Amino acid sequence: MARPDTILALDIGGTKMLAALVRGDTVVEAHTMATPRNGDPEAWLTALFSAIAGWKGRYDTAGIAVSGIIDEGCWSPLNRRTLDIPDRFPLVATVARLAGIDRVFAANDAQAAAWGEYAFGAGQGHDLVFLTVSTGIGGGIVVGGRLLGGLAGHFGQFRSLGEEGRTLEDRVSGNWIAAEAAPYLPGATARDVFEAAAGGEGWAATIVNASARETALLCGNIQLALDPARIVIGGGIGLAPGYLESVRQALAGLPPRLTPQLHPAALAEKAGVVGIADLARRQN
Ligand code: BMX
Repeated sequence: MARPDTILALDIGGTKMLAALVRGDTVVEAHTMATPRNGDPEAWLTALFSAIAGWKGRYDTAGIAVSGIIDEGCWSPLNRRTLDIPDRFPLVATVARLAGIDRVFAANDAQAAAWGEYAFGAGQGHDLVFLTVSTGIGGGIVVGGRLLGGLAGHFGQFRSLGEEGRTLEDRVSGNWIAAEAAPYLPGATARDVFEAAAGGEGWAATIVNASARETALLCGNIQLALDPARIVIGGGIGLAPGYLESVRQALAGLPPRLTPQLHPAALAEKAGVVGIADLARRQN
């Protein structure tokens, strides 16, 4: 018999898929697998539900947080370099069928994580902007105790003149860091670059610092646009050793009133599943 407080939460990003049974801010069970680089979301979700088949009967509500945008229950990418899926995939209907339940709620992954940090993490109930630096750059905005939806928080999609076709995240995120490292360390992942920087490799420190400076510029502009009490930083890059400190150093020259107050995501990589579980619970 399903416990009403147990929610199935999925967090599908450009690099990994996390499935969890969540109660409040506690992850009771978890299963992680790499996000396939080919195929389609139907195949990915079928594989994921096959892996968690043993959880059937333990939940009757599901929350799905995804990299991309959700409109009327359908999932579309904004940047195919971050996650290449077809437009308007019927996410909610597919999960309802695979899970055998009818209470399914979907939202953008960074917006869900923003809610998780607001309700249970570094936000401490204060309005905030959440910024994930990961495969892409995502964000979420909680203002007046309300999570903004739709495109709100999609900072990684910002564009600049002279960068035709490329978005901000194409010059900052994990994908960019790995691509910049290729001439020095072929096949390197972003994690390899951080390890090389920690090991004293100058080329790696230069790449990490270039990313951190762009993130700092973005945080300063977010502060001017929304003046949040705090900017909570998450994501595999955002929480990588030394990255947040590099961002803070890049902000050092700003006047105090314009300087963003940066906090690491307290829920770390579970922010998305905790946030989407609470959002799904509140829908029903
Ligand atoms: C992209 C966009 C956002 C997402 C962000 C972080 C796509 C597929 N995704 O800006 O919706 O929140 O990346 O995505 O267009 P992640 O995969 O790094 O979590």
